[in-house]
Amino acid sequence: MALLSHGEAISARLAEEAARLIPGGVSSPVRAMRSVGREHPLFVASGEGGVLEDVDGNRYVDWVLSWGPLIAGHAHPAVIDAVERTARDGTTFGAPTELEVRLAREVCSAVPSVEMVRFVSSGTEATMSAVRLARAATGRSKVLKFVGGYHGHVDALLAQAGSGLATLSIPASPGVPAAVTVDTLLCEYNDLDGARRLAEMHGDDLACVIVEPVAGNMGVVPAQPGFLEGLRTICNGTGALLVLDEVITGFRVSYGGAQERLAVRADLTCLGKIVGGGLPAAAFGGRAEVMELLAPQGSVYQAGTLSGNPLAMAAGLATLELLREPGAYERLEQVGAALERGLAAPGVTVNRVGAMLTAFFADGPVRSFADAAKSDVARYAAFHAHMLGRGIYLAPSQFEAMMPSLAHTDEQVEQTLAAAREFEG
Ligand code: KE4
Repeated sequence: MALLSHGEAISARLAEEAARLIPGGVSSPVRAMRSVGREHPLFVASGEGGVLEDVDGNRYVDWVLSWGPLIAGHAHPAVIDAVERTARDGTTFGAPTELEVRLAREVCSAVPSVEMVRFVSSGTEATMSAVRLARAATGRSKVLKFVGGYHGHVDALLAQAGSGLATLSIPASPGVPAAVTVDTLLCEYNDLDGARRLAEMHGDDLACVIVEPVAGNMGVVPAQPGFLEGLRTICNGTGALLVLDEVITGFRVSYGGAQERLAVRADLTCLGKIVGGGLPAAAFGGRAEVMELLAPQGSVYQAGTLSGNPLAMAAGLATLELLREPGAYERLEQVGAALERGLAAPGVTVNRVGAMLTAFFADGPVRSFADAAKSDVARYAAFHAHMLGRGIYLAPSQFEAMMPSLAHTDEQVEQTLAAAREFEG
């Protein structure tokens, strides 16, 4: 294990106490860094731009960036100023504010299929609400999702294949009743024929198809040509709604999200991460006649104490403003492409769409979860430790994405690629 220059004593001490107070010592499982064989995570003290500093004083080029929200980098002055300024007037009111209207206006003008939007506090809430809304709008129960697709820890979407993909799902986690996943259909990502077969079997009761238009939770797996268009056709033919989960891709792969970049029309879109600018906010939106079914206008219940939180709205607005600056997406493409070129190597397959990419320790191609699962995760773990020891902070799992930002410099890209070139694992 490459040693960190300042050691890990404080992280280790905090991890020991955290483990007694918080399950696994973390507030979200992947942060425990168990997938890369570490005994404890590194506790973070601060971030600035593309750099993260841990509590022992070790500094890293950060390619996780809190799993995607920080497309302008850590603690961007414009975002911090907006949050500080807003906080001085109060932090939450449980009442509507102008900031929500401004961010709603921006989201509706940016994302092609979104005519109305509702803010929530996490991506999980966004997808959970979108599925409920789709079921209400269609009067149907079945939901089709894809193996390797992650849409937050919604009971109905924590489903895994039963005896075979064509059968109904079984729960993927204890605590999820079988009765909840019995309406969840599963298909391999990019398997349009499989999706068509399931639509033929269950189309009359299919409420929605929920899909990441660029998968980011099995590592980055782009939709193959025709896949998303095929799902659009299935939804048109069955009357199911197409729900695009753009929690990662929204504002990342294009200002209008993957649906703008790939020209596919969603009926409902889920957003998160970037839309909150690093504070807890997410959203779901879509066609007005569907969104108007939501309480209090309609009867589909959905609510949240901190939904539309002013601080998160201010952070989101400031972040989207930075993304509207000329050259922003050209820069994101430039950083992503440089990493893609530099990380490709024998036995390493790099998948990328814009500013999201994954280096799979696999021969490739990687076009589904089954392909991704062939990756040499032990070699990825060794790579992760090697890079950490050289001041490069990568996702502690082979099945996540690197998240380039406007803050990453050419020097940080080169530092990353130089460290990768030294890896012989
Ligand atoms: P949250 O509830 O974590 O805000 O969002 C859930 C979610 C929904 N949809 C997609 C496509 C997502 O990627 C996510 C959450 N992403 C993970 C990392 N890939 C969050 C990291 C974590 O779980 O700690």
